[in-house]
Amino acid sequence: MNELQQELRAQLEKYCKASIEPHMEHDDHAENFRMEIFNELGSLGFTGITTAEDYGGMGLGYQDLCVALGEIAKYSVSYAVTISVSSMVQAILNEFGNEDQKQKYLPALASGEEIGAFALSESHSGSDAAGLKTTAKKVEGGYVLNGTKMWITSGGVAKTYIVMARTGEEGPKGISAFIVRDGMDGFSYGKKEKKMGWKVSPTRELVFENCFVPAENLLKAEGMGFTVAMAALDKGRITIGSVAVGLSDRALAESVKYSLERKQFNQEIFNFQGLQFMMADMACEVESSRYLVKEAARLYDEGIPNQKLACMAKMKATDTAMKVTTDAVQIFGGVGYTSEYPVERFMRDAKVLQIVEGTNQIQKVVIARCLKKEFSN
Ligand code: COS
Repeated sequence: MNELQQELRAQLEKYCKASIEPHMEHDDHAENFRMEIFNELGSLGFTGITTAEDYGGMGLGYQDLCVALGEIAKYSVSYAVTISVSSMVQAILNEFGNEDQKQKYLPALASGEEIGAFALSESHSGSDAAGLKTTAKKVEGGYVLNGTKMWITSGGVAKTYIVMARTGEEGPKGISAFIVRDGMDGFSYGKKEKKMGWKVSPTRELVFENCFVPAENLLKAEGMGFTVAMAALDKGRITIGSVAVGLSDRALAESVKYSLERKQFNQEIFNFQGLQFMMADMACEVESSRYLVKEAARLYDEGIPNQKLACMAKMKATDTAMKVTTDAVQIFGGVGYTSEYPVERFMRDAKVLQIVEGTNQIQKVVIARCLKKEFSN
């Protein structure tokens, strides 16, 4: 970690310990998202880390963003993920938006005044994202959207949504991406999901019923929507990996500390080699995940194509988080399964990391496709 990253990490540690950790148990039960926490993280600069300073961001790289998200995830995966997705929306606007769109939407997102959300999935098209059915019919001055988006992170609390909808033929080439704002006529929110984890982060359906979106809100050009989504996920998958590393770090730390306090058979349970081996394996997996995520982020920062490594980082780090948080519950034993300690929450929060932004099976599909390309040339 360089000096700047150490500074960012220390600043976040201080903020999260004082302002996030004390609420987590209550808010997890109450499924309560606090906009003021997101706003405060914004005032500290953490909601626009990779956005250029001209648009109100910090103008830093993905390696820096990963360090920050990892630190927040130690205290709350929900807030880390909210920032991860909102940063992905900023990356989309930055890469595919025109100057007017950037000036109009980036500053509020970068400053943390507003949250951004990404709407690709539908009830029948999750992994097969190109099968989406929401339509955007061209009319005078814009498009009329009809359809329903599912499982949208920050649905209902976000103000700017990047929505993928069909403007043309079946399949990936007929999809376009639109900027849709909260409050537009014909845009409403459907059911809020009841989830196993990520309880503080709202996940909601988006419903479009003859929603008129002005032509100026089309990103890039008609037919570019699938490319916009896939290019965004190449980055989003790295940041989800960093969230998983932060969560694993915390679960491991809690496990070691507890095993040094808890006594059975007249000694600290840490002394039992069975547990020592378990924690050594956990530490080893967490470190390998960290290096993979860091390398994927470095390649991205240096402009080197990195799709294969982004998928590897996401898969490895999230599988590790699932394993490490499950082992943490095991080390805590009976109390680990209760809400007296946070490890049960860590385990619940880990599961969906293996599913979002492409299931880990989809990551393998993409990795295999990259290998095919690499070795057929
Ligand atoms: N960057 C830029 N453009 C890309 C791209 C990328 N990483 N990947 C694909 N595209 C574009 C290309 O234009 C491609 O056309 P060419 O092959 O002619 O260049 C086009 O998209 C179609 O790509 P592909 O043929 O790979 O599409 P598939 O329907 O086979 O889909 C997978 C591929 C399975 C990889 C994709 O559907 C996927 O990632 N699914 C998971 C979705 C997901 O992560 N959902 C989570 C939502 S957020 S919680």
